[in-house]
Amino acid sequence: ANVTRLADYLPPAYLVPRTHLDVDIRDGHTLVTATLTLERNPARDDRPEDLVLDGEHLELLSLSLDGAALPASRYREADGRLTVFSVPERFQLTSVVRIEPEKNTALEGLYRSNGMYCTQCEAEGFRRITWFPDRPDVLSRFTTTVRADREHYPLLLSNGNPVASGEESEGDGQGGRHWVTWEDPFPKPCYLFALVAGDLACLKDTFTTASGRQVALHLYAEHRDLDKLDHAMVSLKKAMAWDERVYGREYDLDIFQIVAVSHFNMGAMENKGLNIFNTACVLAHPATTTDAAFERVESVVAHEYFHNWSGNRVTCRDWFQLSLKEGFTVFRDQEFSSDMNSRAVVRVENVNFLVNHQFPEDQGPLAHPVRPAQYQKIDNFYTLTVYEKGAEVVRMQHELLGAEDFRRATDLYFERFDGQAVTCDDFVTCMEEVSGRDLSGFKRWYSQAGTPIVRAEDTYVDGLYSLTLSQHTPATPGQADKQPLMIPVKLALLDPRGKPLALNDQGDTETVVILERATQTFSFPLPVKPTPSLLRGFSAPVILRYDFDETQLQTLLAHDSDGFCRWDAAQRLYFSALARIIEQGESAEQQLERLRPALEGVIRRAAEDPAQAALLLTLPTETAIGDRHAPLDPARVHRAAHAFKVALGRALDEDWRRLAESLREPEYRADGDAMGKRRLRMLALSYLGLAKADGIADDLQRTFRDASCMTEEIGALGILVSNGLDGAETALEQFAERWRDEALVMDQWFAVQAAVPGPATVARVKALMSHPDFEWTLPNRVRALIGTLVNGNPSAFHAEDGSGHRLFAEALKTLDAINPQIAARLGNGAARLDRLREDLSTSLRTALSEVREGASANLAEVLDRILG
Ligand code: DPP
Ligand code: ZN
Repeated sequence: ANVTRLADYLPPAYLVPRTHLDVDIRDGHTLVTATLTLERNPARDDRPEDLVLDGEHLELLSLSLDGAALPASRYREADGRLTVFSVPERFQLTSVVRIEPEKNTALEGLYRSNGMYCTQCEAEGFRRITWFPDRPDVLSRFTTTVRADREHYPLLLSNGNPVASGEESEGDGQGGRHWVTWEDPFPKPCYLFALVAGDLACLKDTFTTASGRQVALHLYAEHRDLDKLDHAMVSLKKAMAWDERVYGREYDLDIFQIVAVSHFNMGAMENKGLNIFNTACVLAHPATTTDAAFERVESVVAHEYFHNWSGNRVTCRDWFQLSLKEGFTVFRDQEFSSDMNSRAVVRVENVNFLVNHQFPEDQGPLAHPVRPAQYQKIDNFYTLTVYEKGAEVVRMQHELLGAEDFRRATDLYFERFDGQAVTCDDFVTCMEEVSGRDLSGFKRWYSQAGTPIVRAEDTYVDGLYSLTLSQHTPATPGQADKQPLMIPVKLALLDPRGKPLALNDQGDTETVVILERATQTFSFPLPVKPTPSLLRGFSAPVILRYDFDETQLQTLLAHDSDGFCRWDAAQRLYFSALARIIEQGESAEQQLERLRPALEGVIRRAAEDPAQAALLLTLPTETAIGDRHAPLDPARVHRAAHAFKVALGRALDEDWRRLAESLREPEYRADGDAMGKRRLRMLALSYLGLAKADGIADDLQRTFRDASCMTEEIGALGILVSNGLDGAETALEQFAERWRDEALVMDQWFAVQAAVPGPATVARVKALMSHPDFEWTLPNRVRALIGTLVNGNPSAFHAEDGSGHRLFAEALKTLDAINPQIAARLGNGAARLDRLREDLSTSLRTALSEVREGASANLAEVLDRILG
């Protein structure tokens, strides 16, 4: 296989100070004329004489150097490379290629989606548009002319500012053609190039920057979706103001554009001045969009906007440094969301996601460092580790330096590296210079894979409390030996009534200790033996092992002022109750009775913060429970989790009914308070649904019918369907009838059905694969149906008859021929193979081995790592 290694990095042989593209969109094909101004890179003293460019799926029609056509003997085209022999120090190279966007189902490069043309170039899609040194450390000033039929594509967009436009004399049969030229004054790597041609509606607004410049904000979507752009616009303006206030970063072009596209591999893309978004991450309307999706739109709009500085103005030297822009930008968007919403709730949601998705990645066959050392396909490294763990690594630096020094360090970073392509080390160096700290040990977080385990043990003797922390990171594939990391552990020590004790003479009740060696002991003189509140705010991405007794956990859950520690205490209580059911065969009712007082305490205080109460009262997913038991037996986990939830529904029946009733709002509101109430109300209804409480089917049917917003409508539908309650099938039909023309809503309809636990769902998913609205070429739809089965429904995916595994293999094969990136991403869903009960593991292995033959490079890399 073709492996790229960080250790082999060499600067580019040639630089491309200027690029002019002429993209002529025709029916059935597009002609791309690229004129590159090239010069030898002075940083390469080996003075390479040949120019090597990247290209895929290009039909080369002509090639000329400084205006003279090159004879075939002067260049060679092979294996995705175009080598031009013996080129001068500086010259212009013009290539004309023919591409076929209409046939591009991989959704990389230029492609068609619902009648419009758009691009996706990160990471290596630009090479499907023209011959170019497709690597992030080649920054070029682009001008782009887009030509197309005026009637069908009245809108022609690219990066930067529009500088000229006109009609074409030649007609195309159906009316005139036109063109627009865009100029982007900022040098950028080609992965940030974008182009759109279509007939779209536009929501316009403006933003005045801190220095008084007016920026035009244009949000584009299909005409029918124009009423779904308001939330994105509001979010964008908040993000622009926030980045000025918190990071001193102003927007730098006259226009900022977002285009919504239905066929999209990722969530969204930060192309300079022309973000392209998956419709799922930009469109929002209460009638069609859940509250959770509203929050997602806010954070993704902000994320892509923040990339304008963290990613675009300062970019990555090579793709190993991906986390330089992604980890930092995720940290930025998380903090933005925390400032716009409830900080405690946002933090718990982010941690919950990390712990339940990134931790398993870091502990399985796909584990890799935040800064990987090698890859076959970089597309496979847009991972939770690079993004979410990368964000935690930046967060720890923020903690270590404090907000003020961190800001000084980011100012230095943006100033020093503006217009450059740099590394994670460059980022940390700024932190070191500003703070005067030596962070060389800290940098291991970037190079060492695996989730560290921190064990805490304590003693209380003669008024002295001693806390001994030790760390250990288990081996990961290709990295057997691990070094100690620098781990900041924020802590408080609570008295028996849950009040934090003074830790020093100044009366501080919270402190951060730094664990840098394998084992260290920290001591505090205290009047009583405390309950430790450890890793507050989740101060480091580690697994904390401490032998909490049940009283301590109940104290933390009831009294801790730290939102994460409260939630973590609840999770620990749930996990141990479930373990006693799974491992010791104890009854769910008995376990529930043990927890009951603590849960009633949470419910009593629910009105203080309904969203937080909902988080505290939500059980871990079956996937998360399964990850704590070996070997993994999804059916058994499902039985236990289901029994426990039913017991919880029954035991607190009156509480759930009261919450479901009292949290009902007379009319729809979009604010955080209303969202929190809806969340807790839907959770209460779900426990009643699980318990099949008297009259609940009627209640849910009514909620479904009279819903004030999609959160209630899909919420009620999901509860009816997953519990097989009366009216479920009718509701499904009505829903499909009502929403058949709304793709994002239909995604939810597919997902709700794929989420029903139990083996029978496999047949249902199989049937839905033949539904007229199921499309293999639409990533959102594939993720909704097959992704939900594979990643969110272990007791169906791992059905004992192997049917889920066979369906998975079939789906991978079909998908791989259409869109290898999406196939490989779906393939990640098999990562627990070696943890499964033996018969299940064998069945999954057999199914996957068959797919491996003839798999794309993307999918092959993933399968090889999983199959071992
Ligand atoms: N568009 C993806 C993101 O923003 C990749 N850059 O994370
Ligand atoms: Zn990003």
